[in-house]
Amino acid sequence: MKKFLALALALVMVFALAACGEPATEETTPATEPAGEETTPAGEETTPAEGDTILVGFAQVGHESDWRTASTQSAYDVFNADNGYEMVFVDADQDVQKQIEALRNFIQQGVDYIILDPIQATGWDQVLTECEEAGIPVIIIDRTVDDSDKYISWVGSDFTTEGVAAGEWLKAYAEAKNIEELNILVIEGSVGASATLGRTEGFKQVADREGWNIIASQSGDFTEAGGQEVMESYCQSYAGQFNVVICQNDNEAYGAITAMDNAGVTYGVDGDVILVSFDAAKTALGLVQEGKLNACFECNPLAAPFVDEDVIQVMEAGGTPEKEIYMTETWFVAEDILESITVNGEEMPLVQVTDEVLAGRAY
Ligand code: GYE
Repeated sequence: MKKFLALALALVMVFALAACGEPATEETTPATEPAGEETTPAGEETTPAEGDTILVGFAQVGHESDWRTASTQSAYDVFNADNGYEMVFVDADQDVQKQIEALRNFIQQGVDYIILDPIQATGWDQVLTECEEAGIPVIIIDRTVDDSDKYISWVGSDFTTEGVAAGEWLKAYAEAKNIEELNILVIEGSVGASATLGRTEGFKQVADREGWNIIASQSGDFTEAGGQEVMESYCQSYAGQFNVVICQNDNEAYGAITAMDNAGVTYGVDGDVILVSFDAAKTALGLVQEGKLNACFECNPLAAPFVDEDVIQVMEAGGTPEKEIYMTETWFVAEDILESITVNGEEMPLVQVTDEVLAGRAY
């Protein structure tokens, strides 16, 4: 008996060691996972959930930004045993091939639902067809899939509207401040991501209509390091020629701030450059309150509760969920000089960041 126990223990240790040696990008526990929670070790078989437990596989983009951390945390907060779920989480590290492979592994594992946040907008029809043939409903969150409709629902934000909002705010702000010429640098998000495509297109619609000069528009890959690198080269190439920097996410803005500080460029409410970003993570809202960021256009990362209530629970009850579910968002500004803007014909309020706004921010 004792011998048997020792052998069993030894085997467990061998498996544990084998699991430790797996590549970091496979099924993994992100830093944000609440301590003590179980995940599926890399490469190990997942036993499909027993009884009423719903097994979901979530193929996440990566861990490139504060927004992404909040999105991952939101999934762990919802898809856990307390709520009747088990989740297999894969961080694809911004690599589309890894994300496609994750979907194929979810099919092998026989999950009940697949959640996909697609790194890029195209290239999905083949693998989504495989999911459909396996009878596994796919729920898309955040970024869109633009070349296939083989999914049950999409839950996310209207990125083009976010871009238009940034443009309409800039127009109204420049008028209020008597700034006659706008010379703009854009730091785009990851190439091919629908968030990048939408924000670029929406902002450009207003820029073209108003005849603004967009000097350059380059990808910072939605990371702080990427934003800093692009801004460093902008500061060298276009010194003294720009008065607006649009960062397509908060982390790029953090990097751009470092680069401008190093280059002696002033920005924000008291500076020479109007600085704008998207996402509205708590750190960024703090920068808006300090006046370092002039405006920040929110993108809500908390899709998981909507996936649970409006998609999975509807399906479990035999219903058909909506094909598109939009989350609501707020436009935040540093100064109390404009009350609202008109975006695509709709009047939308501008919210000044106060202590109260910051205190109520979860991420
Ligand atoms: O803006 C950025 C993240 O897809 C909307 O991805 C999301 C974007 C978000 O890396 O911070």
